[in-house]
Amino acid sequence: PRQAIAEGAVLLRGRALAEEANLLAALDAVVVAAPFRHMVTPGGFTMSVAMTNCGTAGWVTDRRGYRYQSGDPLSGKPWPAMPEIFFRLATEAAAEAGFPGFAPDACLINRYEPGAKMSPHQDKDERDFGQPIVSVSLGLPATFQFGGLSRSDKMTKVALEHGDVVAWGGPARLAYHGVLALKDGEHPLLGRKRINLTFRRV
Ligand code: MD5
Ligand code: FE
Repeated sequence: PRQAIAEGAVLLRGRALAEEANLLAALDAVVVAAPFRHMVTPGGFTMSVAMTNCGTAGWVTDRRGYRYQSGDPLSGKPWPAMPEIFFRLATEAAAEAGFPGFAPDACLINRYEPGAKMSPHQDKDERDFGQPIVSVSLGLPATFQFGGLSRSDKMTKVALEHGDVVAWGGPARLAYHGVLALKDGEHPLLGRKRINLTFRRV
């Protein structure tokens, strides 16, 4: 079922479920080549969410700032290629949500363990805000919050569960959003964590 959760934001509930085993196998291979790590913000805070990337570019943060780069700073090697199954799910889901022609070149992979959160922010390190962002939730459920173009705009909460896919485009592309602290629990396939695959055209 396709659900508009805001102007430009389309939730495809359970859209990733049919491919869950293939997605998790592909994820395991990416993480072997480029392990999760806790990055540091320009302000000097270590993020509670652990991250890695696949694709031709990956999002990183350190004391120098936020940016996309073609190499993994840990290994000095290119990020692992984006698995075919990731690319296909992202492009198909985007098209179903009303964003045909989406061809992501970067996938930021976020790992939330109990207590991890992402404070409200905008995604604005990409060149073309005409391209959507597609996000795939796996594992433990999370409370996602999104607002408007201004930090002070009222935020709306939505529960995102294992298998949910959201396409954020149009007026939602630059909306403030965040994830509340993950509640502890046990997911049958993933255990005590939430994984979010975040597809972007850099
Ligand atoms: C997550 N990740 O659940 C989210 C999914 C990030 C991040 O926010 O930056 O890694 S992406 C959600 C998103 C992207 C662009 C716009 C909006 C939401 N929005 O308008 O709410 O780990
Ligand atoms: Fe974001």
